[in-house]
Amino acid sequence: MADAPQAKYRKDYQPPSHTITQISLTFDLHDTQTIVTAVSQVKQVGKSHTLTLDGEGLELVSVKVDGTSWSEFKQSEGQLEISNLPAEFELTIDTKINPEDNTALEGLYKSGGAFCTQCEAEGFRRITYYLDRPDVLAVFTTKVIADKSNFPFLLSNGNRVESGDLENGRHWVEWHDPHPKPAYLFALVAGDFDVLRDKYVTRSGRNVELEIFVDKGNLDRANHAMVSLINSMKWDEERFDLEYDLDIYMIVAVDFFNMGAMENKGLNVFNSKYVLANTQTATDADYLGIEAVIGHEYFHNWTGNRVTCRDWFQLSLKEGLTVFRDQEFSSDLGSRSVNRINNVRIIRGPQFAEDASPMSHPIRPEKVIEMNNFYTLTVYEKGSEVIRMMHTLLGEDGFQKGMKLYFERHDGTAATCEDFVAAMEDASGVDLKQFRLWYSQSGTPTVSVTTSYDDAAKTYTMTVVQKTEPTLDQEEKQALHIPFNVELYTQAGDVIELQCNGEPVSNVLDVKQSSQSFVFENVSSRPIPSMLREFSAPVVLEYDYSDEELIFLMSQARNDFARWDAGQMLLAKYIKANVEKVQAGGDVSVSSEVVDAFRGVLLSETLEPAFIAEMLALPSHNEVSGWYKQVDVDAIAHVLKSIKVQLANELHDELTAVYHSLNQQEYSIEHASIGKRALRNIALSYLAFTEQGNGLVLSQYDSANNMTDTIAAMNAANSAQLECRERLMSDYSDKWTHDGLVMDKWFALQGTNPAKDALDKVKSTMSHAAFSLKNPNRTRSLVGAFFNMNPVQFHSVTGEGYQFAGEILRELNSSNPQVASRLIDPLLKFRKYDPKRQALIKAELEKLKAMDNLAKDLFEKVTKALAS
Ligand code: B3K
Ligand code: ZN
Repeated sequence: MADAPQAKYRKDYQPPSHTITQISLTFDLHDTQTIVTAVSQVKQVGKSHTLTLDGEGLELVSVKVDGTSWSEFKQSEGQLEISNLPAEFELTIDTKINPEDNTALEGLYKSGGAFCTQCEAEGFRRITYYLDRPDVLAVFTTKVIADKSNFPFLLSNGNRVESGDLENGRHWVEWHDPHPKPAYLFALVAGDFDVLRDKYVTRSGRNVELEIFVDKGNLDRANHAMVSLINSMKWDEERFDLEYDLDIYMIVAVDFFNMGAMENKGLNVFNSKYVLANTQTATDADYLGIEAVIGHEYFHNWTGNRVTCRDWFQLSLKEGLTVFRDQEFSSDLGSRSVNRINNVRIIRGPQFAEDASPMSHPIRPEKVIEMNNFYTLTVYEKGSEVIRMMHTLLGEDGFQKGMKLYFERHDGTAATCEDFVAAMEDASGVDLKQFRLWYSQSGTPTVSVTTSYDDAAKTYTMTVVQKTEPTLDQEEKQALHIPFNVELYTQAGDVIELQCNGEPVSNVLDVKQSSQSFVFENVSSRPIPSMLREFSAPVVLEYDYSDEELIFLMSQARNDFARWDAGQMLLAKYIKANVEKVQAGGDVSVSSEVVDAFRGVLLSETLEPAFIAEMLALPSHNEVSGWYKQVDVDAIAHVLKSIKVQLANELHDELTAVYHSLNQQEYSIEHASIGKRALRNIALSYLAFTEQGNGLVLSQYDSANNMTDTIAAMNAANSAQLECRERLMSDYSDKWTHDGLVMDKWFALQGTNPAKDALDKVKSTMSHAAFSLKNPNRTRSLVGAFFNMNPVQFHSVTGEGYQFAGEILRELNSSNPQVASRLIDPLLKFRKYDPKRQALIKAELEKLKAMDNLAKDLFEKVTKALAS
């Protein structure tokens, strides 16, 4: 490659030399030649009379200062340096861009027939030369001009102020956003859509027009998004006392989008996956995903837009906090325990894996080459856990006081993570000095607990030792402030009140040292401890539980999460023991007590079906792989499948009874119905591995009246490799070939196909009429699923999976580096495999590294991995 891309460091932050208070943009939209005119009011704030603007892939047409042509500028790689400037001036820049050729989907591009933009993190510089940094906040006015018949809707941020017709069938609309914002929140959309309209009246009486724009013909799929939006607006008023602040809120669904959605002020642009749903096209999981993402983007209006980030190293300031808010929203509207379980699965699976990978970074990274690489599970999900820990330490009241103070201090400005913690601390009086380390320290801490009971003194001592292993980015680790939520039970299942030094103490212990003992008094007999309740910190818990204790907690713990977690720990014990057995040539088996414990869960009349379904779900191959330094892909797959088969056979009668008892005639998206379907379908996923599997799956597929049940049948046929699989797959593809979004579920099944010839099938599927490597959703569904969720076939020792990955990555490196950079993740952890696989993966990474046009995105990851 030419020049190695340079890293930026958090410690090097400098305030901008100039600020831009207002910008007026005009877009003359044409597919290959769009002219952008940017008129900015610029003020010098530092000493320099030179203004250095960011710009990528732009054709500069002209530069004017205060209306006269200016020649004192220099263009270089990614920059425009304008010199000898007055202290205050109007800067006019004309640039030409080519939206049609923009396959990277960053800046202004075409999605299907529509123009749309994606500017976060640094996409605005692909539209015009600008101070493309989040601490420059300007008031935007945007005029959009385009052909009227092809683009009847011309949208941008804020409120619509004027419109008119032009010659040649063109028209224009002007928008004004009164809230100063950084360029990354700018958006423009032009196209022809169907619009779902509604209204919302805020608590203080402001009328807000709600508009959801979807491709023509998709109006019947926009309803759930609208309901979710209204629920979000209401929830933010009730729980966080936050109201919407413009007269209009628009959401546009597009098919070509690199991520889930984008919170542009007043004009969210969404991946159609997170908008479109009806009972025939979307699963329950899709419905819940839409609710969460609509909520997430809406909540950004305050946490992200009103208070934004000073620099991109602070990304978790808005993302961790907004994920926390969307998780709370989903939990308040649905099942709190099920939501918590699913969030914890993400942390324990892919987030812990990221923490242990060459990409390991703190939630507030110190060093970045390509910012798009840091929209990670660590910044988002672990970031949310860090917010959640503060919530645990401060309580809801203290936390809300902290939020109030945060907005009082920082509304309308660009802030830092430190500003947020300081507001929390100042508002509550809780000392968060040591807690701040969570922002700067990467890696996953392990908390190892030992206990002892003193019968004579009636004391129970819990010794907690914390340790964080070095990570590639950071050798030295310090002790963190870990809120450690515990509860003690008597053998009879009663809760023991916690007392230390003669005083009652809170369930949340402040673990702050590398080793710390807690002595609980007045404990009349050896108790059973429930620890890390609610997953009170993103750590690995180590404690030598007996089977009996875990089985006790599965049925007796007072809270659902603790019960689920005990079940997971029990499964983990058996999975680990069986992996060892298999490696030594033995067979897989699970004790009858364990089977009985799961039988008890299955037959419980008090637990919610949705929760029982979670209890019965085995940890994923990826999560189990994370437990090992060296991963034995085949042994893990064999053990997981064998445990499934054993449970299926031994619980056959109960599973069958549950399966039939939960049949629902009518489909509804109520939480109770979702729960019943979840339990029924997990029962089916087990029964698929028994003799009656093929018949049951087939009849469910044939009688399903909703997508959840259809996909559950197909999933079961796929993972148990049932005879009916081919029939189902071809029936579905015949029915849905015209609809890429619905076909994504089918592509994912091809990707996760456990059959030996899966790779050949994946390759031939790439010529399916509905597939295109240009579309990120299609690519992630087929190729991404194969790389990430088909461990046995992807990691085949032939190396063919890796070679295929290499080919795909080389192609995407040129067309869409952001998508390539997501897909490469499973290859980065190559050190976790045996020497043969390591060598094969490494060869692919080396080939990528040798490319002369390697994008920054892949460069950053490949070089880190090879250095590991
Ligand atoms: N803020 C956007 C993500 C932008 C990703 C840029 N590569 C969506 C969100 O987190 O809400
Ligand atoms: Zn976000």
